[in-house]
Amino acid sequence: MEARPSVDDAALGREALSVLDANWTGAATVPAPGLYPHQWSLDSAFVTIGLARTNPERAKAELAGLLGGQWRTGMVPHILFRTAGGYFPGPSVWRSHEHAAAPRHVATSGLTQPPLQALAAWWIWRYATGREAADAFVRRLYPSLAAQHRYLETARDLGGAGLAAIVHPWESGMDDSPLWDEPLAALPAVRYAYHRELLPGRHSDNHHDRYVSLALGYRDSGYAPAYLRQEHPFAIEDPMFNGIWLASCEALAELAPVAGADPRPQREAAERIRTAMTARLWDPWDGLYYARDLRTGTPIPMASVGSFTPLVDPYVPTDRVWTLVTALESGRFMGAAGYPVPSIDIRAAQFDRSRYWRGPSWVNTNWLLRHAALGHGLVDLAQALTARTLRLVRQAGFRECFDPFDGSGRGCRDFSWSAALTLDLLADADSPEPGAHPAAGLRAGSVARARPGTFGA
Ligand code: 2M8
Repeated sequence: MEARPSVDDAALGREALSVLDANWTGAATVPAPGLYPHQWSLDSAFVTIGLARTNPERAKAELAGLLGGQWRTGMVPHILFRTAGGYFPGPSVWRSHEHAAAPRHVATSGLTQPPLQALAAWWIWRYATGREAADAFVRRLYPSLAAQHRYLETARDLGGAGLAAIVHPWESGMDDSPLWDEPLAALPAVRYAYHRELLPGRHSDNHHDRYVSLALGYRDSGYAPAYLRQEHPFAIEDPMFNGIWLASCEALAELAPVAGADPRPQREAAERIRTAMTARLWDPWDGLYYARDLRTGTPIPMASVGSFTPLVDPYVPTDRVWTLVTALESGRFMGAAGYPVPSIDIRAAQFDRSRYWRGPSWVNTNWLLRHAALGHGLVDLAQALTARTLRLVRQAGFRECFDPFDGSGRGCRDFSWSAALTLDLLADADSPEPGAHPAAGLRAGSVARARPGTFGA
């Protein structure tokens, strides 16, 4: 039965925990019963962050379990098949067991997702009450996290400039986004006989055929990095994926001394990503970060919530922060929609308030932008994002996503990252300077002092 969140903070927190308990398999938290009956890597990282303060032992189990499915190449798969639940494409499509680098104890997909896991590990460490146990946990996970980053640096720098490329829309975390429409349309149309129950608001079979075709091409190459470099038809440098990677590099640099490791390689990696994002993804005329299609060599000039997520880097220069925040606050995003943040510019022809990643607001991207705001000392913006996100879940429940105009729920119910991140937002609710940020260092607060906050809750 769907949890019915209450307006009272304590009750809302209890409801969120009960959703996460119901979605716990004993080894992992599935994103939602029925529709997503396995462990997803991005969802697990958000669940870890959400549970870090309320149930740290389960947060550790979630993250350690996910990294237990890591391939020997360092790749953290986007799905670990944890239950008998049906999901297409399942283990028989990915055939991970035929690959020598894949784990033996669990079947996985062959793709990855935005690498939020090091930030999630930092979250556990930052909020731990027992220092020794937290340090031991970091020592245990550090090698896996460093290997994940090395994989991205080596196998995924398809453009040769220091950014990781996604090789499938499913790797973006924003699967049906119109950002991928053109690159997908350029692929040959292939028909596959498979069954996937399409929900209202999801892509047509035609798009899913292309998704499957991309996945099978990569699988049939033996998940070979050389195939990705030379032949694979979909390769995109995405600002959200790389912004999250940068944030995780900074988190890993903070954790390195705890693990007895040298933080410099992680700081250098962060700097490389920062420089490359400016050179390749930042559009100074439009004042937005855009994804870049490596197969056409051109940007994808569409403003999306992903255009703002590089703000998770506290070292984004102040003038650029203001340019981005002005666009975020404008009638194209937060300014017109009552419930932040629409996944796509509401003026875009492709904007659709109901269709999955083509308009609706999501709790996870709101949380990322709130985290970004805190890194720049933009407390008022952070508080506005917090208050409006909590209003969404209070009114509509822990839905997968929400209509940005009227706040009504879309997608599935009792969705784990919506519940988990509600817990994280509630944990800071009474604090005047909420939250924490790895590597915010001297920069935190500087932007806020340069301009008074203009965001009301
Ligand atoms: C959605 O993606 C899956 C494929 O990975 C799907 O469409 O079936 C996305 O929202 C993704 O970000 C999320 O991790 C996943 C599970 O919640 O669902």
